Amino acid sequence: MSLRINATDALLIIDMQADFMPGGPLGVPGADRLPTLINPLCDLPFGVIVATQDWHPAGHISFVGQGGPWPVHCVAGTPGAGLSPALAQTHVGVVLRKGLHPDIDSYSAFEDNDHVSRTGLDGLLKGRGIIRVFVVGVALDYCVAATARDAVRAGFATFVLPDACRGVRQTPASVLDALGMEGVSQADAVDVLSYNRK
Ligand code: VGL
Ligand code: ZN
Repeated sequence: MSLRINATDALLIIDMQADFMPGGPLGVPGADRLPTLINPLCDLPFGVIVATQDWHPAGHISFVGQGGPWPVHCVAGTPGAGLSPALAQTHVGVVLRKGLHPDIDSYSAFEDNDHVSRTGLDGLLKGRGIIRVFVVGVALDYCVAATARDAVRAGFATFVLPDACRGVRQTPASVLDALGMEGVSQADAVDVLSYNRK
């Protein structure tokens, strides 16, 4: 399969928000270096570029105070929920917010973790004739992995770009192996970039 990017390809930029950058409450090591790869990817002729935002109400079920696994992060409307200023937004066509329901977490950009409410991303991509999706951002082992899995299930040819992702708990190799078994392909962003410069 050719890595030549065209209008039937979508770039999904997952949760590149201030609270996930190093120094933030849920800082992901190395996440602040990702814009050096993600920004040039945004200059390629993708049919659509979607940036997601984790966007929780105060007192969200995923927060430690509510018995959840995570420190308070990405509270709707706070500066920490904003996209990283280092991310070039010129070519971002759609911003999609997830995790708004107080009692349900949402790792995937396609649906809540209860698999009931869907975000509409599937229909948006299909309505624009998208065939392949390329997933970058954070966290590789949570929101990137869940989004890539759901993209395969929704019928898209799905690529995770490992060098344009950073994770929090699991090793990248274990995450990528598991995703590979579910039909997710890998391509490094540096290779996608160099291929499309030819
Ligand atoms: C995420 C933990 C909690 C993510 C979001 O973006 O991967 N991780 N909320
Ligand atoms: Zn969250």
